[in-house]
Amino acid sequence: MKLNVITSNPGKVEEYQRCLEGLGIEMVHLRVPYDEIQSSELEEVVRKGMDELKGMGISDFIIDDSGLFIDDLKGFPGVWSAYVQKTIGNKGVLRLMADAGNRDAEFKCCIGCNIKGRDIIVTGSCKGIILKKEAGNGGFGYDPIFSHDGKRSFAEIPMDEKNAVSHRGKAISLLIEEMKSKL
Ligand code: ITT
Repeated sequence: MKLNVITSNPGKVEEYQRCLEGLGIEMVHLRVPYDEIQSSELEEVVRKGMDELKGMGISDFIIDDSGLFIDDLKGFPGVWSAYVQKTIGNKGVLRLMADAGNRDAEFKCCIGCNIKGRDIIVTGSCKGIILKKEAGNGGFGYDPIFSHDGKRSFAEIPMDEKNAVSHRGKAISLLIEEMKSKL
């Protein structure tokens, strides 16, 4: 079957392809603008987005809302992660962290999947640290400054290794379990 991955971010599409195509699901990248409401909860953003897309007559799709929550910055950029990445970027975040004693952070990913007339919503998270400088050329977004093992950034490890431990990879595993038990 086919599932539309509705996102402006090709990096997300590659991760979905790698994790789901082995299950015989063909991923199709669709760019359909929908409102990402301002909310303190990723899941609320996803639920509203799913309703809007279904209202447009779109079905069999995946959307995801993700964010990087940094302890020393009281959870910032969190639900503002896309705006912060576009404006001050990784270098700006590193500047904000210049004097931080605590570099702990957590990536979170909430996936909303509409499939065969059902909605499945799952969330995954991954704890790690913010590195002192950018490292690596892989991945996208905050990958060069986030490390799950305290040594290598997500931009320095192969995609399969990122998917095995990442917020999105864990959410996708939950999604696969739900698909197997509910469909
Ligand atoms: P869509 O909303 O169109 O899907 P986006 O890139 O804006 O794409 P999010 O709002 O979910 O996606 O992501 C918020 C920010 O976090 C954005 O700048 C992403 O690049 C970044 N991000 C999300 N997942 C990431 C990951 O696995 N690794 C690094 N950065 C990530």
